[in-house]
Parts: sequence; C-alpha cells; structure tokens
Amino acid sequence: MTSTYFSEYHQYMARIIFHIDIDAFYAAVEQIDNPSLKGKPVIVGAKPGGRGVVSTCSYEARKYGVKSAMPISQAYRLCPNGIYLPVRMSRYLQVSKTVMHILKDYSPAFQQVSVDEAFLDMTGTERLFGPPKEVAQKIKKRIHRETGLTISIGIASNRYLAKLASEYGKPDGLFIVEKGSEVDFIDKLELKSLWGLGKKTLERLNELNITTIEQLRAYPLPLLSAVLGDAAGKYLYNAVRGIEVEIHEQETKSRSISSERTFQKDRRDLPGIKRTIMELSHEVMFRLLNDKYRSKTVTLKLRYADFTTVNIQKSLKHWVSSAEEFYGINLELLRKKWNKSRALRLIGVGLANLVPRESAEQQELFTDAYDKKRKVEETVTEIRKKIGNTKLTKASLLKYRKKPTQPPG
Ligand code: TTP
Ligand code: MG
Repeated sequence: MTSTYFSEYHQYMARIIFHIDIDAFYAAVEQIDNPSLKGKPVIVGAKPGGRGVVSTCSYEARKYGVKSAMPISQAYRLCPNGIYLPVRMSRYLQVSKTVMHILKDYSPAFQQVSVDEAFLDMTGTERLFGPPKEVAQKIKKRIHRETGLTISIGIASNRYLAKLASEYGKPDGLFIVEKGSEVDFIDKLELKSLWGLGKKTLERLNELNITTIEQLRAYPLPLLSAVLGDAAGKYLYNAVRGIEVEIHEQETKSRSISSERTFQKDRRDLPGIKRTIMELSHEVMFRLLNDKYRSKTVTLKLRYADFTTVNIQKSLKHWVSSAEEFYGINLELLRKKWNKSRALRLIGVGLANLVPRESAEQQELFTDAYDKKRKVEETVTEIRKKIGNTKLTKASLLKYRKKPTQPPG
C-alpha cells in the first residue's frame, strides 16, 4: 500500500535502499515465545511422518542441512533430534506487524514485500537520522529490544543489491554495498545465490561452462538472450552488473494489497505450492483487515521457470469474507492456469480495487451469508491487535497440536 511512491522518490539522486529481513523468522518467534527452545534446532513446518515440507528452521537446525521447502521426511532424517513445530501463522503475522510498524518510523518510503521483509528508501534521510550504518544499527537494536528478534539489513543503491546484501550478512547482519563497489560485491557471491536464478537456468549455464558470476558477465546480452530467452537473458545480464532487476513488483495500479514469493529454486510440487498460497493468503487478508479495507477482486500471479508471467483475476459479487475463502479462490485460479509440467518461480496473491471499510459498508445493499464469516474474521483481527492472543490461530493453519513435540522416533 505504501509502495506507490517508492520508485518516484528521489528519482535523480543516488539512492540508499535498506532491505530488512528477519532471521529464521517463524523459528525465531517460536524460540522467543518459548525461551527453552533457544539455541536448539527448531524446525517449523509439516508434521514429521507426513508428506509436507519445512517452512523454516533455526540456524541451529541449518547446521544439519535442514532448509526451507525441504520435505519434512528428509529434514527428520538429517536432524532426528530437532524440535518439530507446526506453523502458527497468525502469531507470526502479529509479530511481523510490530516489526513493520517500527520500520515505518524510519522512512515514508516503506515497502513491505513479504511477511518478514521490507525495503526502506533512506535517500535523503541522513540529516534526520544520521549516516545509514548508524540508522541500521539503531533499527536492529530497537527491533531486538521490542520483539527479541534479530534481523539482517542490506544497504545498497538499489533493491536487488540491497536484498543480496542482507542475505550475505545473515544472520544478525549489516552489510553495506558501497557506491562504486557493486560489481566487486556481486563477484563475491556464488552464481547460485543470485536471486531468481532457477535450477534449469543454472544447469543450462553449467552446460555452457559458466560457473561463476564473472564468467556470466563476459557474455554479451544478445548471446545470453539467444541461449536463455529474452526475459531470462536480460534479467541475468542486469543482475550480474548490479543493475536493478525486478524481484518484487509494486502495488501501483489501483489500490491493492499483495504479497508474493520468488522461490530460490523453481517448484512444481502441489503441496508446497498450496502451502505457499495459504500463507500468502493469510498474510494479505490480515493486511486488508488491518488497514480497514474490503475487496471483491482476487488476483493470482504466476511466473513460470521461463519467466512467462500470467496474472489471473476473479471478481466476486460480494466482499471477500475470510482468508479461507480467499485461499480457495486462489486455488481455483491456480487450477485454471497451472499444471505440474511447468515449474513455478514466483507466486503472488493479491486483492485489488480496495474500498475503505466504511464506504464499503454504505455500498452494501443487503447482507449475505458471507457477512457473518467476515465479521468473525474482523473481530479476530481486532482481538489479535489488542491482546495478541496466540490462541486465536486459525484452525486451518494448525495441523497438529501446538506444544513442542519430539517427533515419533
Ligand atoms: P525467509 O526470510 O526466506 O526465511 P527465514 O526468515 O526463515 O530465514 P532467513 O531469512 O534467516 O534465511 O522466509 C520468511 C518466512 O517465510 C520463514 O520464516 C518461513 C516462511 N517460508 C516458508 O514458509 N516457506 C519457504 O519456502 C520459505 C523460503 C519461507
Ligand atoms: Mg527471513
């Protein structure tokens, strides 16, 4: 919502962009809510023994090779002594909101791009807040003090580099890509850590004996486009030069709220894709209710491994009433445009043509069956905001009991 003027802001100045990303987000919240889990391998996601995947895990669990999107069965083989916990989405959304609220204090050009990451355009804020490095340190301290979380901040002249920089410094990182050293920074990275480089593209590059970023930079644009296709060619050509490439699109057209996830590796597994849509749906719905808007227009964005992008939209006769309904419509749209043969590199869900809740109420000529459900959802959001009651987790996001469990062994 706040991103509309992000790109217009200080268009002609060298920009200072912060990318902020919470470390091991879901797992960190679990450790904060239950301090006995601190320092332990905590794995949040599907139930061990089932067919689901890991949502995320603490850095202690990463030492065993466990990571996001890995089948839970594989995680369990790698880390049988881990503490396996279910996803408590509403709690994470609540913590996310606190963090985002703090970040908004530091720049009017704030753009939340997922549940745990945001960009701040800090161009021109130096007189108010001090040098970027100091502000970043202040932000890190304040977030830690007020939530217990550690975050990583990347600072650079554009969003793509800032995102790579926050990842580079993880966890508890602060990494600055100084002006003029963009290419040197990119060269420190492994080819596979370039954002948005899918498995297929990586394989294709390997076939061409391109295994480093430096080697990739030696390829002229026409050649890259010929080998990888126009879109992927241009994307990589710019990425290896530290030139802004799109990873998160902006919500500019009409008033809309959306959230999207670019997968580190392209995906085609339905359970994982559904889970992502479920999480994104809850996140967007929470923001809609929290910002006091309503919408009848559901949008789903799919980007395939070859960069082809489709935007599908469905307009309803009634206001979207709940995260479940929203999720269901997104699945319906997914089924229309996707089959397993095509791997996905990005999924985005959104609600468009937003109407402020008050004027929406006036527009409603009659109440329908959806009204009741929506009111329940709104009440839940209000209560969550007031008291932060973690027990109000939606049942659909609770696959099994909440207490830390040792998986069956
Ligand atoms: P990330 O920021 O990618 O991961 P993270 O915060 O757990 O770890 P870090 O940033 O330190 O590397 O994603 C944020 C949250 O989104 C994550 O805590 C869980 C969720 N998520 C999934 O559910 N599935 C996924 O495949 C990914 C990548 C994230
Ligand atoms: Mg994170």
